[in-house]
Amino acid sequence: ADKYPYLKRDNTFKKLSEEDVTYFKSILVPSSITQDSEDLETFNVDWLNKYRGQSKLVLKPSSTEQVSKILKYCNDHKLAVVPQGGNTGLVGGGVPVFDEIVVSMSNMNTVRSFDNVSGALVCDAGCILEVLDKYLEERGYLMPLDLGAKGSCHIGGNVSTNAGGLRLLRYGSLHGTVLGLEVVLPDGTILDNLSTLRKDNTGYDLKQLFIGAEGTLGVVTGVSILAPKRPKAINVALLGMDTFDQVQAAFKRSKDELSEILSAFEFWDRAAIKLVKEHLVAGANDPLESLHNFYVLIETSGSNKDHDDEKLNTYLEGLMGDEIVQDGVVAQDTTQILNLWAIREGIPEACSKAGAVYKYDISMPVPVLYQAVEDMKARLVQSDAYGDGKLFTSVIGYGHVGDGNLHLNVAAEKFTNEATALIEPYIFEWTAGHSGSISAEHGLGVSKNNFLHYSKSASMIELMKRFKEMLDPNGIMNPYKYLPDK
Ligand code: FAD
Ligand code: 2HG
Ligand code: ZN
Repeated sequence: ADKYPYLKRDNTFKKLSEEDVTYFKSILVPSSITQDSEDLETFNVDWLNKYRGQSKLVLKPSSTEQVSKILKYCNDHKLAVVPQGGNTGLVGGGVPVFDEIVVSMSNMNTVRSFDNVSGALVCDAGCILEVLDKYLEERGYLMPLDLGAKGSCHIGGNVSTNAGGLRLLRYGSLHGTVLGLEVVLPDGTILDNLSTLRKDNTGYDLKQLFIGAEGTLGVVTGVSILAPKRPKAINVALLGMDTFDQVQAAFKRSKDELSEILSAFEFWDRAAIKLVKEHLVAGANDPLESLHNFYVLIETSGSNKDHDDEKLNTYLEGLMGDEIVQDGVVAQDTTQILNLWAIREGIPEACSKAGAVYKYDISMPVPVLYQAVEDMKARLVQSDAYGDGKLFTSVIGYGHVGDGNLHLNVAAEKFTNEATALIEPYIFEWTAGHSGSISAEHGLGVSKNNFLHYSKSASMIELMKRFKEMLDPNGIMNPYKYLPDK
């Protein structure tokens, strides 16, 4: 809360009392209640070590009924709540701002059912993404989303942030792959919509409202999601290029020539690879001989290895022949595939080791995607704020080219108001000026909520507030976040 001097605790919320704890003890076993200050620490601080709350109580329900009782009690007594999944969110949404009660979903981690014909998986919201993917792998299926945080993030957190990830260009967003949700509303009502149907046009599609709601409308307790068949053949290539124009040319061709087997098209820049090398990200070894300005990771997924190899080779030969690519490798086995992915997935970790990282997660038309990085760097250089001993040490660009989604990371010595003022609201104005979105996938949380107007009109924000007031009239769900408070 120190980082947000304009934020004051809303004193209409009740402060936690012994009586409240006694009630929670009557519905949860002792091991599902955390009050010890050392144990509370991990729930109060986010992955970036940027946002810190002072919650005195973490509750870990094991059933939807327990979540319902907790929320009903909190709503009746005006106790504020923050739902927490794997706590890998990057906008401070999953940790308390003041003394909100943390409802951790980690004890709700059971697969409820799997349909081997349709691929519909129904599970608790606290299942870890990677665990679900392993479960599906044994059955010949795959989770339709994948991200670097897979070892910790929960499917409920993914749904609540509408996480995009590394294969969105192939499998689409959670707004399409989620078939149904079970949600507990703030007053304790259980909204049971764990449908496994692909088609269902009966009434408003209420589940969509909770996808990307970041815990502000209720707690997601169950998820029904459509898993695709696991591809039999996977190829991964890493390419080194000189210019972002070449990255774009390669992307355009990939859609023509790899078309239905293309499953990822990711890029990063020279600053990113330098940090990955410097901070020795586990399992990530750059196989290319020299440093390049840009790197592209291409993945194909199909059902016939010979067919995919032939397509990929023809595509790569074309890129080499036309000098779109300076250097490249194709992974020869699973270990090499994992190594190439480890470079890409290790970039957020490498950036976080570079100091205090300001993260911007913006989408825009692909032709201007890298200009955001260049313009930001030029601005910091011009302000004499960039370089050794200066405020900022690195400006890094990477992301999901296939989705027009740039991750702009700006590494500073530390988080200061002076540093913040040099990048915000400049970057949001830049994004709005280029018809982009100020949050392509990480969401708003406490870090972007007051900039929402750069991406949404006043009438849309007004309607969002009305939905919030309707479902959460006491405002207990994840307060101080998501919607603008200024
Ligand atoms: P948390 O961080 O615990 O919570 C996130 C938000 O959801 C909070 O507002 C919280 O209140 C709410 N929430 C959590 N669970 C529930 C629930 N059951 N019901 C209601 N609300 C809930 N994001 C992407 O989109 N694409 C990426 O490629 C990507 N890569 C990442 C890589 C790394 C290394 C890291 C650290 C993060 C990455 N993220 C990415 C960001 C993050 O959004 C995702 O990791 C993930 O979706 C968050 O899930 P979580 O369980 O950790 O949620
Ligand atoms: C990714 O694509 C994630 O790696 C994280 O969305 C991006 O940390 C970031 O800025
Ligand atoms: Zn991302």
